[in-house]
Amino acid sequence: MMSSRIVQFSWLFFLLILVGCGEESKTTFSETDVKIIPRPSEIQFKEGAFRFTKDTKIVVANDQTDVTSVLLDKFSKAAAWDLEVVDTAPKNNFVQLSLDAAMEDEAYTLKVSEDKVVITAKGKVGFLYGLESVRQLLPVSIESNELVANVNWDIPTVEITDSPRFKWRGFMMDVSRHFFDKEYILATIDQLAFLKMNTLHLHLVDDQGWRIEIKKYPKLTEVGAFRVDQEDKHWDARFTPELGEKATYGGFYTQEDIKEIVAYATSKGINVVPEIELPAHVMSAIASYPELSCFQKPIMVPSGGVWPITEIYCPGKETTFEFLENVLTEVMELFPSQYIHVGGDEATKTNWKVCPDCKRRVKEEDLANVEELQSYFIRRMERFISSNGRTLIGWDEILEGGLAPGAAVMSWRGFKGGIEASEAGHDVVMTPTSHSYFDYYQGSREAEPMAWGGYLPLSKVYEFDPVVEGMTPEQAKHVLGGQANMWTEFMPDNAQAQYMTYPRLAAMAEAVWSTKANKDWVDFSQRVVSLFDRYDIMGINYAKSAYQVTTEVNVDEENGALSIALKNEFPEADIRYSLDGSDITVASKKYAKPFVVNKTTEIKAQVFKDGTPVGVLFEKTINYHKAVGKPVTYLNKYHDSYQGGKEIGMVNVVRGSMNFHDGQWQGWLGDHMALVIDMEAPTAIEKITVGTLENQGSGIYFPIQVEVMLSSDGKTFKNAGIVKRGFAANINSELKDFVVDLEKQSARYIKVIATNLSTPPTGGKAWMFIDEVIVE
Ligand code: TNX
Repeated sequence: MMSSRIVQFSWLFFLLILVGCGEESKTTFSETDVKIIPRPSEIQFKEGAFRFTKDTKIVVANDQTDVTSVLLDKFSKAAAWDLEVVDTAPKNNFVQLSLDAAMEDEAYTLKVSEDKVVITAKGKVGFLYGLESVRQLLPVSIESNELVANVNWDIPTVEITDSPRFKWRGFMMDVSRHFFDKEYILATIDQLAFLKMNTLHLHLVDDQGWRIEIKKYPKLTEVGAFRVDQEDKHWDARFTPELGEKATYGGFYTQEDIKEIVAYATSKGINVVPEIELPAHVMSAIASYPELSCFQKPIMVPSGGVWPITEIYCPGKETTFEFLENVLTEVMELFPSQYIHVGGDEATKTNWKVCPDCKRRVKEEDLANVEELQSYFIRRMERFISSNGRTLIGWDEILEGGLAPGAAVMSWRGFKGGIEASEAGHDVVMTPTSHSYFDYYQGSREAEPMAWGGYLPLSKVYEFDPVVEGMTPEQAKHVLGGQANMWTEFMPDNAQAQYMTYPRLAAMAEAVWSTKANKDWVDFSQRVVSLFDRYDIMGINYAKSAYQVTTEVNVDEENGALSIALKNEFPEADIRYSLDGSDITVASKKYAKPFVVNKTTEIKAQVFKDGTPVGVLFEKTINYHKAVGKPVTYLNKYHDSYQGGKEIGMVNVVRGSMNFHDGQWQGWLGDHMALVIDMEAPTAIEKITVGTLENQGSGIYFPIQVEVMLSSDGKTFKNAGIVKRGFAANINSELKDFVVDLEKQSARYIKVIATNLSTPPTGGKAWMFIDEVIVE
């Protein structure tokens, strides 16, 4: 005992001497301090540290100086040091960029020892990535734009060998639905480079705005870049502007802007892929030059959603192709990208069917139908693009009617198009809605700002694998990589765009960079916390949705007992909760396991990190009711696609959300719901509530009637109450409870019938969605 004290004291003494001599000891790191995203291929960790000082030299051979700016800028701001770039290495205290021509383009190694840091790469891009890794090893305050005092700029001694799994690591920005200024694009390029992403796809053309200056066709930007300002309205509630109305919302990039964007991206190892949509999503072009459409009808640039898209280019006229070739010629001069994106999605060909020019084309080219006319269109564009030494890429609709030889496919309607195209020997980029649509919600709708729809939480992005199980090695070789798409119908400003992009971009970056074996959600969820700290310093409005608490309710089928689990995307989250309405603090009960609920209960819960609340507070009242866990028999059963927890789901107290895919909704297609609940004993009943959802855009309509009947023997039922509601057009997604008040009475069996609208005004069959029958 005594002797170990003496040892401790002498250690302290020794340390004091060290400090006294100005030789402060370097930071002691542990393996978990290496928080690089995307996770490098191999990391060897050694105890020790390299310290940056104002005398650290950056040793650069040849003409690689410009790559050093990432690190030099950071140190000049956060430490107020102007680190010197030299061409020969001093004895120690330097970062050296060392060339190795034998390496792959984007690969690098990073060797940190106590006295030096060496990055080895084939050239610019590898050095950039090595330096970005050094940046991520440094304390998070390196991101500061202002001087930070009292920081030891130490990094752990590691040896990293790193290279990407895929060569296309993309991010698409829809700059048409929302116009982003050049500065925002440049700032996005910085963020892409930070995560070693290498492709920026600019969606420059869509119905709601043409965004690139084309010298030969000035009206494309004079007219096509602006729309009547209805930004205050819901995207799908914006009215069709009158001809001649003043169009003030919009903007475009001049050719000088584009050159600047491309040059900046190139300096960061990023290729910019332009997308010039065709044959649909081009009302902005037709508003500028009506002669590009079949019937030359003058139109305005729409201010919001258009569906279906029928005003499209006319492939019957040669002048359309002349126009497009001229546009693409200017585009190819501006963008060195090997790939030129021509869109190709969502064309409704009603005009083509009746247009005399299109009909003539179909006949002359011996085409079977208008689908083949689309493929004729794409084939012609492909010939033009490949004759210019470039490669056409388009959305997976370009597969319909036969794919042009040499074309590459961007698979967005799931992985299917990509599988098909790779099988036929075409290159593909996977961007399935299921994993890469950043306009989808990333948390529960109640807690999120309005988004397009869908549900894509951080962990789901992380799961993304562009190579689908079952692909042959040959097919897998055709998978260039993956990409996140940021469609901006519901992103009115930069702050919202950032919210939807970060941190999901980090999950995407790891999904397309790191090997399968190196991907580990638990590990990522710890590293991403340090990224949040960096984003905080950078002033990025990232989403904390991954910290939302969600619930999972289970009903014991035997005894009807209801138990609730609290969940979070991060498996090791510290969740605190209360069940009596009391406020949550760090001293509130820590969640450990599911709890039983047998009365109406107000749940509050929140995730904590280092003693502080993060993310939004979860609040939910579980309205316990008399039928919870009681047997339900269907007289007319739900549809296979929407089973919402099956029989027990109707009486499990869990309400559905606005997201009709959330697993709580039972659906009936053109058909009625009829069920009987057995209360298992005579029960006093005075009110029955049926929870419903309407989302007419998705074909889901409120019931037109809910009827309740009661019985004591389960055989003869007596009418007890009914509510009716007529159809009303509704552009919003909406929840509604149908309440049937009864005169208080006793019964054992309750029959509930909800009547479907059956045939909606738009034709087809109506969906009807029900989440719960509440008995009080
Ligand atoms: C479909 S993805 C579209 C876009 C929309 C997006 C909304 C694709 C090729 N077309 O025009 O913005 O859905 O998620």
